[in-house]
Amino acid sequence: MDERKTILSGIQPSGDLTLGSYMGAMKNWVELCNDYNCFYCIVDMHAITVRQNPAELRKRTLAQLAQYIASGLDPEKNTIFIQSHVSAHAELNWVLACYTMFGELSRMTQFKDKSAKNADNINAGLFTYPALMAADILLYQADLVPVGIDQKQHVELTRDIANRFNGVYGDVFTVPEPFIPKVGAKIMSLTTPENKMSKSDKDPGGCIYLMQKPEEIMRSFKRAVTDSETCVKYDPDNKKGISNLMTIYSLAAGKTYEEIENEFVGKGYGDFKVAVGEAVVEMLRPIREEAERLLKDKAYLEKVYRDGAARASYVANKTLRKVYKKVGFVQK
Ligand code: AQP
Repeated sequence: MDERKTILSGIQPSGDLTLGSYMGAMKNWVELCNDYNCFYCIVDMHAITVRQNPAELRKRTLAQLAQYIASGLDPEKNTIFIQSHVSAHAELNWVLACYTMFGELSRMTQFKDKSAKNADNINAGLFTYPALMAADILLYQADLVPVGIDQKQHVELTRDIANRFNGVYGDVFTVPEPFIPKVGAKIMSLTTPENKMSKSDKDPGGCIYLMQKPEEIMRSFKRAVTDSETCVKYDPDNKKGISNLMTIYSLAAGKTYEEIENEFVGKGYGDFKVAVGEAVVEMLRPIREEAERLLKDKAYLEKVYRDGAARASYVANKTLRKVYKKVGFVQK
């Protein structure tokens, strides 16, 4: 039996993967498979809480799979799958929705943000999204959920749902902990550094996409918003743009904030932005090239997601059977 702790995380294919998705999530996933039993999914069912073009969603889902692998996630060492391929997610979602309170869902920041952004489509799925996310996590009895700070509230709700269910039926679910990286927990938009860099941002200049060409990446960094001073100093309260660029540089070049401040003493923001851009271009180059190669090998990608779904379904169905029995459903 596998004695390692279990990890589950996922990203919705609601837009092309960004530097935020990479630095806040994927980059941190890669090392974990040596110490943990890891499940990583592409949460396409979450993506349709906002209207998607079907052909683009399908294409982006496969592109995301290729980018997961190209970022270093080895399908032999991690279970990588597409959420809609494991029907237990939808089934447990319903059960958990009956153990999730209206008041709890109403307090979710993401619901408030997304309903403000999609005022013409405030659907029930957008509201009950956290119950599906709880199902994603609890099906695999995950101990840890690596997420950016923005998703912490959802993991906390998952804990409340798990504890509520366990309180009634005994120890059915492992109660998960959020697992938040120290640096890179929140990468901000390059044009509006008070906002998170988001896949579905309508301003593409604010985002760096993993598959973007070097010249486009450099252009976005050169246009990044800074401030009216001239010193490169980490001060996230007063110098949001510069501090965000420093976080990105720190992760891309492996330098501390202090080293970065010293490197740019007496130099202008122009030099700094070019250095950040170049570090990001070099970090992303091998990922883009490998993802492009993988995308040409449809048979391989198909094998990865089929194998992943089979492995994930085995674990998920075990939990689902237990839940169905506990709540009183007659065995099939
Ligand atoms: N800018 C970010 N900084 C740090 N972490 C981030 N994550 C996303 N953006 C950043 C982390 O990536 C994981 C997957 O999140 P998701 O794509 O499923 O949902 P999201 O957080 O809603 O991401 P987006 O890009 O903002 O998508 P849209 O635009 O569709 O809402 C999570 O661990 C998240 O913390």
